[in-house]
Amino acid sequence: MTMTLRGATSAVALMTAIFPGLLAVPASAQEANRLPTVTVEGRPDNGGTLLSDEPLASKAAGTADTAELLRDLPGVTLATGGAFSSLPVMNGMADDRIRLLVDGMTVTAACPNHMNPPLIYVASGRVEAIESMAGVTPVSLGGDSIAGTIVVEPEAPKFAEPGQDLITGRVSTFYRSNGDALSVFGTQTVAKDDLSFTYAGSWSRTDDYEGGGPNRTVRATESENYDHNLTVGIRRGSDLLTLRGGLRYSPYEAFPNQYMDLTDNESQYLNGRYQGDFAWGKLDLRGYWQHVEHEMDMLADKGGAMPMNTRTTDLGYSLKAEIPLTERDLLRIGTELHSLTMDDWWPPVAGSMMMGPGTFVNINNGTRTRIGSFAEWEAQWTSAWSTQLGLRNDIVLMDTGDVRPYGTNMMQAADVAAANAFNALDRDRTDVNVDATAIIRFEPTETVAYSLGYARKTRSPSLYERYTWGRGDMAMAMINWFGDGNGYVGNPDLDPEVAHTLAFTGDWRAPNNGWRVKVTPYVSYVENYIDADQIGTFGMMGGPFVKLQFANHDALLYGADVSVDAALIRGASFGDLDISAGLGIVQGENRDTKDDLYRLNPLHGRLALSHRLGDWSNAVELRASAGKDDVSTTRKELETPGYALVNLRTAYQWDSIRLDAGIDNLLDQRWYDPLGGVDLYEWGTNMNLMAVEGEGRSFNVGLTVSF
Ligand SMILES: [Cu+2]
Repeated sequence: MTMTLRGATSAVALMTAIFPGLLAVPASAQEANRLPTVTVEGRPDNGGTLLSDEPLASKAAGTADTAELLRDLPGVTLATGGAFSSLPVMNGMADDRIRLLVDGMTVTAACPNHMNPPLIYVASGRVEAIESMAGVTPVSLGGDSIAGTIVVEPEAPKFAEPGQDLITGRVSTFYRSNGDALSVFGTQTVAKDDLSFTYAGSWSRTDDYEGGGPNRTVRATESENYDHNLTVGIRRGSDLLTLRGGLRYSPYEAFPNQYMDLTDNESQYLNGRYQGDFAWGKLDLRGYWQHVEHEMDMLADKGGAMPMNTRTTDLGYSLKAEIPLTERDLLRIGTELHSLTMDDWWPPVAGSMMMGPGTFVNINNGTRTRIGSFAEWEAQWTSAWSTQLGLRNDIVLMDTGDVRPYGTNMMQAADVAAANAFNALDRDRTDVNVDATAIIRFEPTETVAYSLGYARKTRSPSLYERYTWGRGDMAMAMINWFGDGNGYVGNPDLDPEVAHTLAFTGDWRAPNNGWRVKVTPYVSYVENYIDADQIGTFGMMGGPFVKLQFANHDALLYGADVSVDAALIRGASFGDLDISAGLGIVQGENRDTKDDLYRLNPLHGRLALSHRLGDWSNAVELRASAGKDDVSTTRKELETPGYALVNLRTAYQWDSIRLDAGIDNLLDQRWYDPLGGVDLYEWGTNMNLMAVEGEGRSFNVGLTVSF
């Protein structure tokens, strides 16, 4: 397997230089006819791992959910959302706690159920590189997050050799029998040596999927979406200008663990980036704009009517400079701005006493502006010892306008009182947040590396956490991005959460790369962790669900990730045989209430045996999880049983054609994702309280043609 290194960002390039193996990315323009062959994982605190040599393009073609590409990264698990909206969880911390940079953009979930998290805005087929840093993240890639950072880079512009033309592209399609899921992705580049145009587009749809065992359709799991993107690259010497724009549309996406479904999501974005090399160092400048119009209601499975609309604009820039001071020292400085404006309102339903006669104003011109700046110093003291020290400041300014309930009748009394109280408040908030990171790394030989890191990381509350205000049963049930069926109300008095994280990594490998073992234990103490307190129950809606208000508590999380890769057989007549395994465990507790934190994955692991003979590759994979019995009692979290799933895959690559086939959940096991939440279709229709069931067996086939 050959790897080429590419500086996806200047910061990444630097980390790559310091921690070899951190970033391994495929596909120079000359190799355009071959598929990208390496997926990427890395953490600066542990030197990173090359996780899988399964072609990223092949992996991407198999799913419309970009978050699925993260599933095998150490420390990362996924919380179920809709078909293409899973939420990544890092070291037990999810969603807004992760800094997700998609093409350098900070994008906000524009929905009180977080149906449109940032990863939906880059189709899986467009992803060229993913970098994941859990826990101890360099300040240059942090800010306003406590869990870690995930950097997703779409395909960089490709250029022709001098004096030549480059015309290259790729089309892939994938079919999954379960849910009749079909996806198509295509990209086409036309380039000279200094100018490049690329179009990339995708479409995917799926029906409701079947659970394992005797046929049972898991309702409210269908979806459809498509996107179009244009990229223009302009190269002058070592300067590169990349301009991108695109739009994405989803006409429907059902959510089994929400009362609502997505009924329309339209977005547009513009994004520009300049990368330049100067005598003093490197410069990386980015600017972006994204506008989202989101609508929710209930699709046919759930029935009913309750329109809810959200409109957001994200706008921002970042400026980073990388300055080699001496042979030993490197300085990285930067500044960035992210500005969010949000309106969230629920139109009246004709003839409804509860939902009328006026519009329910949930967030009225909410604003959240963050100005960040950082300095980071890397030093290579000896060939074995290196350090990284960083300091960062983020100022977060938030405000929102007056709100109003649907109306003023008796049924709306709780919301009327809450709106009056909210409108009387001074809602202007300013947080001044300080982050710091220190990493020390010791690499005595080529086959062993240790690193120890500490990070203080801060996240300010979101607009929904601070400013949602409704206290009526229905208004509260609409505020929930946890899939737990409860109702939530915001808290304007919330303080930012501050995590102190300590992580160690031991990384051992054989001199001939025949095996590699990595172990990363970590612990995080989070001051003012934004958890929730119970403030009531649902009288009318009944059920086990409760009313919760966001509240600061101290929390402790700790865990470990272990990964093992080994070459079992090399050069035999039947080919090469490799084994890889990963194991993760996390525990977390609210230190004030002694309750377990919500949505933590129990002990889980993956074991894969892969075979390769020339252009033919095969894998058998076992994914298993222990039962979940450490649950949050505050949130009435459901316990789930353990499971073990077997997946099979095979692929054959002819010159420019690749055929993929596989069977997921070979034994058609019935299983429940511990992070899947409550099946609210089952609850609403059959008063049956159960976790969302996972997918049963699926026969999959995919075809990719490069040209
Ligand atoms: Cu929504």
